[in-house]
Amino acid sequence: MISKGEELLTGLKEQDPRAIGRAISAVENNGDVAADLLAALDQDLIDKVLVLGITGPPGAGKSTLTAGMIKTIREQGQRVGIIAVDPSSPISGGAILGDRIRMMDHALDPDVVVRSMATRGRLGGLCSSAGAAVRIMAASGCEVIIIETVGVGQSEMDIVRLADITLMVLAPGFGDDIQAMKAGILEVADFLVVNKSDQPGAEALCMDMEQIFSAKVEESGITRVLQTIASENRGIDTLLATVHRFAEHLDTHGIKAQRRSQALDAETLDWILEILRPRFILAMKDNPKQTDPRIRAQELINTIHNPHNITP
Ligand SMILES: Nc1nc2c(ncn2[C@@H]2O[C@H](COP(=O)(O)OP(=O)(O)OP(=O)(O)O)[C@@H](O)[C@H]2O)c(=O)[nH]1
Ligand SMILES: [Mg+2]
Repeated sequence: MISKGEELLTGLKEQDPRAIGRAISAVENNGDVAADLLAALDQDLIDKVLVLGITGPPGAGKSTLTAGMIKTIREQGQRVGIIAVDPSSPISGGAILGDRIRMMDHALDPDVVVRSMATRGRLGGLCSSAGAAVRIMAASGCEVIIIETVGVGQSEMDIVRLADITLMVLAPGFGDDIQAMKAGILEVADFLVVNKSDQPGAEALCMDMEQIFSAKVEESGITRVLQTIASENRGIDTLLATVHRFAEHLDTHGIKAQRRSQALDAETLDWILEILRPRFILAMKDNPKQTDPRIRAQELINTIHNPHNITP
């Protein structure tokens, strides 16, 4: 008899959209199928895929830019996956619907694989299941995967760590956001995309960003500040070509492998927390001692490490 894992794996190889969706759900639910499936994914495809992270303040044009990138990537004949991270902040919660509608442009294209993931209500970090989603999409033949997030909060930083290359999208008129983000921008972003370049202030923003990025440019010789008008699909060809050149640079210098390895460590830690947390919640119920939490934590860790301690 064929196991459910094998069935899903066959579905992935055949690029069956339902199998991709079910495989990601299996991992999110942390079922038994997940482990079998994840162990059997095609590692060559996973190594080859290019994972792009897109972040930036609400309204800068991330979703519009993502849609434009999907269009261009498809025109170039590549299969593309999108992981849309649903905002965890209620303030920008209204954006999801708009994103979905924009994605509908590609709703009938079997080579555009879309998956939304919520940051809210997860126990461990988002890294764990998003990382698995990346690998599942890669194993289904996606050559480029875009992870779109909102803002620069902790869960977004986690996502950035999953990406090979991170693009920060800004737009003129985001002065306060940008001042607050300056240190963070340089830390997380490989590219700074000045979107809405049809708006006044775009040139000044570019110059400002070029100054911040000048050290990074010298490192690779590749421009790191690019202008787009996402709503008119302008600048996206150049952006993608530059990103691909940078990807080659990362690959030849072993930096992509290094970034992947760090991401795997982060994901592993996330899974450890995800797996252990329910066990500790249970253990706490059996151990309602009123000792200091720091001391109690160590006691519980000892108990879980060495369950024989429970009944001395
Ligand atoms: N003038 C102009 N407007 C743009 C451009 N790109 C996007 N927009 C508009 O800016 C608004 C916000 O764009 P989105 O793509 O939804 O921005 P976002 O960053 O995804 O926003 P959140 O999902 O809320 O974080 C929309 O009304 C877009 O049509 C551009 O290049 N020029
Ligand atoms: Mg959006």
